[in-house]
Amino acid sequence: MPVIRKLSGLEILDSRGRPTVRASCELAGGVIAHASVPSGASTGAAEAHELRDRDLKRFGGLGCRKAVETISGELNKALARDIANQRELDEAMLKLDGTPNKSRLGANALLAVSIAFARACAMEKRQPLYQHFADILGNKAPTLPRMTINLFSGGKHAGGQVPIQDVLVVPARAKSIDEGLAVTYAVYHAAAELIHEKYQMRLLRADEGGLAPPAKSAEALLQDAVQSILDAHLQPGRDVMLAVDVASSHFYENGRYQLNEQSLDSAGMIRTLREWVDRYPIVSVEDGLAEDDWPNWPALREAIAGKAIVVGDDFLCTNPDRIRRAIDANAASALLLKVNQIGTLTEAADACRLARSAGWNVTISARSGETEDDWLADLAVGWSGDQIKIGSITQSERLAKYNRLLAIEAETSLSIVKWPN
Ligand code: 2PG
Ligand code: MG
Repeated sequence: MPVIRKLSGLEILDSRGRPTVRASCELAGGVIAHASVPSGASTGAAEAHELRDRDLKRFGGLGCRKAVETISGELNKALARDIANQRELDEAMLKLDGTPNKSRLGANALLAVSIAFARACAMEKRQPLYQHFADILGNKAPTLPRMTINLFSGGKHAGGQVPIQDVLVVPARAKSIDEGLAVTYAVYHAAAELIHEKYQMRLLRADEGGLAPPAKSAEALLQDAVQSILDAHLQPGRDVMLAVDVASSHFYENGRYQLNEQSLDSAGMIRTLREWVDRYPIVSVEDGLAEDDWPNWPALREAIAGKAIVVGDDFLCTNPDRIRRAIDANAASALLLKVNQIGTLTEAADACRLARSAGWNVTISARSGETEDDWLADLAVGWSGDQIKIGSITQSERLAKYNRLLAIEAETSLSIVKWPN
């Protein structure tokens, strides 16, 4: 049984230069593991609470000193003992916190400890981290995920020049991670050239490394994506598919979707999404409707069934209660799983199992504020995520994860998920 000797926290900076939390977990056997947690910008209202210092004189209030002190203080005091397994650790932290959304201790503190402990256990067992994650979930057959890679950004990640948040490429026919990245490189650079010619835009990148052209509309971005695939001498709809993160909660006001010049009701928004799916090779639609537009999600699922998966991000917040409700209502067909939306590995594993029990697809996702830590790649493999969404193929906080996938691929004979079929 693992015995925690010491937990400690450190405030570090994320890819936006904002503070975030790193935890270290030392086991009595001598192993020391670290884990850093990411942070979102287009966050869902039902996410677990990220504890910030709110001292406006320091990092505009975003400091994480309190969360870090919680790890080195209260959590260390309570948890420096033998801990049977991940569930015991996570449940002990939930009990200590005592609030429904981790607002006392902070989900950022809890998750950093949760993952640092998992990594320490894997190291102690001399197991790759993905294998330990697979054991936590009870997954007997880890696989390599299909990548969905950010090409164009808009919304909150790019200053809102286009309302929707991401247009992603899916190297659908690639037989390996390695091949998928090479395909994406070709499309990305064709897109960079295209936007230079079309918008005279220099190579400026959004939060996740995506290109952020001042396109006239969301649909213009989709057209540019298809053109970039063609310019890379690839076939849209065969070699490369598209995914969209509409992130529509962020342009939804008083029951209307403000999509460029249009003000749409929910039925209008569903019609627009259906048109996009018909016109473009889109296989995944994330947050097509707003997080609190519950009554209309089943109609969205119905409208694009068989063509694209209906993914809930802000809508579900990796929260088992919300997922249960969405399963019962037939309101989605895929979970976007972000561990820090819920705050511990054990709860995220419960969310993953629940989604799977309904036959849903699972996308393991990074956040727009990331660190150089690469545990997300191991999580996607260990939990057999159908997709992984990390961001673009630039910027080291994204590449740490892609490079980890490459290393896992090289070291194992694991195969890549076939998707879409
Ligand atoms: C999303 C994520 C990642 P954020 O909406 O899917 O792209 O963004 O981390 O800002 O919530
Ligand atoms: Mg999203």
